[in-house]
Amino acid sequence: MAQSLESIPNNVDLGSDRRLQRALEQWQPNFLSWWKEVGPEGFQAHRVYLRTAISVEPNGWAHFDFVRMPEYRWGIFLDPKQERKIGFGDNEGQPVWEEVPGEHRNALRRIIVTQADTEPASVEQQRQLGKTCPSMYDLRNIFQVNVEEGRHLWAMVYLLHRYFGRDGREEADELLARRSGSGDKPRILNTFNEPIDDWLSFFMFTMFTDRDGKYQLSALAQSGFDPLARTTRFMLTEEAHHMFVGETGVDRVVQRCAELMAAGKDPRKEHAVPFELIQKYINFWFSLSLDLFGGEVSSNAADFFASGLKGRFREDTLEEHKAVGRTYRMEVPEAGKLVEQEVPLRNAMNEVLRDEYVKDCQRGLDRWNKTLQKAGVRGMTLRLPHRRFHRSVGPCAGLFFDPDGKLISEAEFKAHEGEWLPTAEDRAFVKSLMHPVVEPGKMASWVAAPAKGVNGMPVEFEYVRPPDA
Ligand code: BYC
Repeated sequence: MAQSLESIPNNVDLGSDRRLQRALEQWQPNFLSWWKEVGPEGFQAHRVYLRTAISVEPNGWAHFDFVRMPEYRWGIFLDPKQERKIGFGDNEGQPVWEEVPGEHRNALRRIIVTQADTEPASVEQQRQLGKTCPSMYDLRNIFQVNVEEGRHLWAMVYLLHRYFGRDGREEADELLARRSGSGDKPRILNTFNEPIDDWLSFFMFTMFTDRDGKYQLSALAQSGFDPLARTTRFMLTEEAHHMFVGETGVDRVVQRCAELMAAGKDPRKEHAVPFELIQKYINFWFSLSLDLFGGEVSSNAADFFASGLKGRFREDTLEEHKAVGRTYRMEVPEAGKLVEQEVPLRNAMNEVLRDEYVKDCQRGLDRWNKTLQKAGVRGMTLRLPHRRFHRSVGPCAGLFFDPDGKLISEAEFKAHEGEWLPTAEDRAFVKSLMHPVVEPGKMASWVAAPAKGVNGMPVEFEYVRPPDA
């Protein structure tokens, strides 16, 4: 049975606002139809050992139990209200907004809709993966990620319904109408239209693309529009697990490859992912995810910052919050070469956020390289490509760079593309490894076992149970 509106866990006193209740009551069945149509295929009736957010208390915010996914209790939680002032931009020091300020209405709606759109998009992208899971542990994890992306959609739809009236309701409907990869109604950001049809891509996506989510949500967690700040803060709690799935997932692929190499075996022949393929997938997903930060120089980003809608990563820990009279130095291509440019800091806010993101990704790469070393592989390291490599957004779009960031000709790029990015053959090989492994505790040939199970349960726990079990 589907959840009724009364059963929506929330800390926003949902019961006291009739208008909002009516709006959500109309939206909810459409959400469930959407979930059944394009959510995880083939597992809707299975019982899955899932975490559900039930409060915002740091200890005890989540409850673990077996749930059929359509009956998951998608709740609405905002971090507790605090005395807050706008922390940056032209309105620094003013009280935060509890309602949408008229002059920022369009910009805020656009930010919230863009954020919201990524959540159902990712569920759509991953819907076929359950059928080829490398283990039952991983199967449970992907469903955890999927239901929580669903909850993040609820979080944004709550904001649209509660604060944006009729056009908010229309936007909420549109969020269920667009489809990842669709020709006529695609998702808003390009990365969310890329198919994810193998588990290496899924791990890369949760490592690199969900991490963009972390940085975007962190920037919105500073927002002067308090309901948005409080909502995104709580979303970050769940997001941490998604990145864990990605970072440890790739780490286990690296470990398996490294152990085989150290034993003098060829990973490819042992049905594992060879080192050079892991590197190509890193190159692809990292560069795609960099695009999600927007252009290097952006008047949108400057406006968002000036008006107090979107801050920097951990803005509250920085010393200065106006960012005026300061510049950011970057290299941009001009007339066939790279030139240094001083950009007003506010216009460089996308790049400032990207800097933090790149550092965080590098930390993940360092971990994977340690895994290689520990397994006894010498002289081989995984690396992030330069941030100019393979970009479709910003000044590097339409130009060609090698993974070191050197400007090259299109012909040179084409000549080496197959060494840098996954080819059709590579993708076919990775897909050929994808056979379902569902016996509890068993792992596919291409991935090492995780260090531990979920919520104190053993790795060999039966995390996903068939409908009649
Ligand atoms: N694709 O000024 P610019 C997550 C457009 S992930 C297509 O450079 P701006 C998650 C842009 O709209 C986080 N178009 O960029 C992860 C603009 O168009 P107009 C999602 C793009 O606006 C995994 C033009 O190019 N959250 O949560 O400063 C699983 C110039 O734009 C793209 C957010 O994104 C692109 N990649 O920054 C589940 C936060 N980039 O105006 C979930 C909300 C730019 O010329 N979004 N364009 O028609 C934002 O803050 C901003 O919209 C962006 C773009 C950072 C995305």
